[in-house]
Amino acid sequence: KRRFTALIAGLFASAALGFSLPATAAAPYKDEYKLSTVLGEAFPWGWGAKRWADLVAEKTEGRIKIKVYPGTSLVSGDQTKEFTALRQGIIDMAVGSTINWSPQVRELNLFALPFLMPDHKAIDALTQGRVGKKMFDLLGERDVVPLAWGENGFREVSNSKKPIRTPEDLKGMKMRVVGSPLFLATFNALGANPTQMSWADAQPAMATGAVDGQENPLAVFNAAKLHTVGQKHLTLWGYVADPLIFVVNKNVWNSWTAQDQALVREAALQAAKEEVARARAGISAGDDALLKEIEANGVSVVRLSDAERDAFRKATSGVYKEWADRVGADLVKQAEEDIAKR
Ligand code: X2X
Repeated sequence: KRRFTALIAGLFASAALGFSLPATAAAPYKDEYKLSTVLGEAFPWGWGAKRWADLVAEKTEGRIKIKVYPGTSLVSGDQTKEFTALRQGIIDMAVGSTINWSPQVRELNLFALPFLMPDHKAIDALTQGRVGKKMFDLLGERDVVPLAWGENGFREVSNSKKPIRTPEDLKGMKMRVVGSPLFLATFNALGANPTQMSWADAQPAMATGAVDGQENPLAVFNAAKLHTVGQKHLTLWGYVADPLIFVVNKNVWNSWTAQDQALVREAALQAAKEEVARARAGISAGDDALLKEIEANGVSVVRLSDAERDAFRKATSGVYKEWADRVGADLVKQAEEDIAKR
């Protein structure tokens, strides 16, 4: 019945658009679509995924039902396998971080080039401009349909040992990093002792002291209550930010009518816009409520001067150069130009 309803809806949509034939022949719809995320609803990321699912159910009048699977549970928590599972159709949809997909899509490493993006406007200049379009084209060639850019955010560094003000302070510190080689390179260049692990493994590792520190956006730090696993020192250095991408497996996408595709896209754009606003709330000069909350939990926050920040930039400039070549010199040049013009 659902299939029939979808087909009829498609015919009406096509007629409304002036086509003489249906734009797509609907394949059978699934009873439920599986949407993967790393973080759950307590975080902007998981909230955005749920919002997308709810908006799709509402807009398609129940023709498309989506269930959110946080903790990348569809790939047993191994977030670096999410993109491959998405391509293979083990996952139907995702709101995924550029970091977690960068092992498979090397251009996505752009966002993790240390100190490329100085502020939120710089992120927007990339995601909403020609660079973002290029990335969507590249993803489109890899069995997925990207629809909208969300945000995890600027990744600030924390630890259980001492305030970090200079690269020297990071010397020998055991740092949990995500499973992307660029992060290893950056922390090695800073003299730290980085180790890769999934988010699921990261929290126990902090609690037991197996690692001293980590890096994640403030919204993640706060919602995950990282102060309760010994993270007492936080440094605002804004060295990289990870955007999120709202995406659908291509076969799934092609099974939907043109009308439903348009509704899913519309829902993704709306959910993503709201999600970005949440990811940015309370962490800037005009609105620092979230930062205040973190400090009230007993975390000491180090705010770097421009000169202090520059010392970290210098220490990682070799990594930037090396990885700019891997990302693609042209793409990096475009990104630098668009950030300068923002
Ligand atoms: O694992 C992380 O640090 C997280 C949650 O930020 C990502 O998935 C990139």
